[in-house]
Amino acid sequence: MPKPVNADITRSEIPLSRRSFLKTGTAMVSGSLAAHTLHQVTGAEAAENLPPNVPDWSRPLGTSVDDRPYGTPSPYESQVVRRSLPWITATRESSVNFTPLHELDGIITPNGLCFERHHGGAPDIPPHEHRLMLNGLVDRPLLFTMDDLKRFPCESRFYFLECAANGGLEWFGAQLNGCQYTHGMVHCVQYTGVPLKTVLNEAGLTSNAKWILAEGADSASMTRSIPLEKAMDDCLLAYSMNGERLRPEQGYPLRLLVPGWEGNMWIKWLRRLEVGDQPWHSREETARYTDLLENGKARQFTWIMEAKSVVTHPSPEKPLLQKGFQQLKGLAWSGRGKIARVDVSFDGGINWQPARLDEPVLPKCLTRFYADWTWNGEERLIQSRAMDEFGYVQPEYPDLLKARGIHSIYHNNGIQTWLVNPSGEVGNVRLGS
Ligand SMILES: Nc1nc2c(c(=O)[nH]1)N[C@H]1C(S)=C(S)[C@@H](COP(=O)(O)O)O[C@H]1N2
Ligand SMILES: [Mo]
Repeated sequence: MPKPVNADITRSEIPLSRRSFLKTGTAMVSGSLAAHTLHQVTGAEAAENLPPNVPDWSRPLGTSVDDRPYGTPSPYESQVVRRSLPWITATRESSVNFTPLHELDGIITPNGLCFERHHGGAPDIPPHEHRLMLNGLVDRPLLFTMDDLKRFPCESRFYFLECAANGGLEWFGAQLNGCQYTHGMVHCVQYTGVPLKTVLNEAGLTSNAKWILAEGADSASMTRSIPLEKAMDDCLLAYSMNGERLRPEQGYPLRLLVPGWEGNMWIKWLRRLEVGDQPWHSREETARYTDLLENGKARQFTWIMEAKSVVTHPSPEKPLLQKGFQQLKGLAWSGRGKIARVDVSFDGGINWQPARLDEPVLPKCLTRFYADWTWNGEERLIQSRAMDEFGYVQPEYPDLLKARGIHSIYHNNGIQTWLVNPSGEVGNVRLGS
């Protein structure tokens, strides 16, 4: 097997703050193991709750139907939460937290677990005072209330959203010991809203219209330029996610969806659309969200999130607890369309076998995959490699670094490697670079 470079080995090269995270990361992993043993420890004390006895919770009446007007998960699932890294940004308002991918099944992210990325905190907007303004190269500038927008014909669609910076810290080597942190800037929900083209057509575009500026109502006033072709294709003005209204942190009451494209363009708290004939070159498409190459030049407008995948079980947070049959679980996605195939390797990329794709497989949406395997306590290097319907194959790190250099942050879709140790613990490692 190729020789792995463990995340821990890079400790000396990374700043103190990251080092302290690695410690927390390790603590967290053993914490999840402890949670598992808890059940066994208390098992002895609670023997009278085991079959054939009638357990405590089956004797009294349960809680009433009035006790939970808005339901929350079982208290036994309290570890299933978004997590953040305090050192990752200068302030807590302009920061990020991560989706606990390793705790989720299927392809839908529950609303309360969708990672958050804000540049100026999440505003609290009363919907009756919110307006969407549409101006610029249009026949009729328009101002919409939320009720106006909800009168248009609507659609519901499933999409993933991935921050372009997902995995950014992993660019030059294995850094963070947890798939929540290495891959958790992605979520996938079913949105409901009005196609952007419907609203643009309502205003009427002038013949020189080429670009749309989308602007947020947060204190960061996030602005991004979107080419008209994309705006008229599959962009959606969404007011609902997973059947209920958007959560405040996801852009309540209105957010723009730019399916398959980097999360930064999905303007939350959307308050204005301006139609223009050229891009605006805002901060978020010049100083940020551009990719610095080896020759000192930067790529701009790298919108599409290319095919990517990650094994969520096993992973650093999901060690192997028993030998024998194992169900490998993972997620794959492509901003171009559907996932056509996912291969998995147990020997660091020497041999590959096709994974089983779970239904549904939808375009620009997370796809769940599984593989059946057996572990007898040996060391394993586990990888997954996604391919989309256009034949694009997720790259290995040496190829990615060759093409993009070592200074990049955004658009890291390299193949992730997990090292399974004989103890069953799992670490984040980097092969061959
Ligand atoms: N108005 C506004 N929209 C925004 C942002 C923001 O800070 N303000 N952050 C962007 C970034 S960088 C990302 S990755 C996504 C994150 O969406 P989420 O918080 O729903 O995960 O929202 C985008 N839209
Ligand atoms: Mo982002």
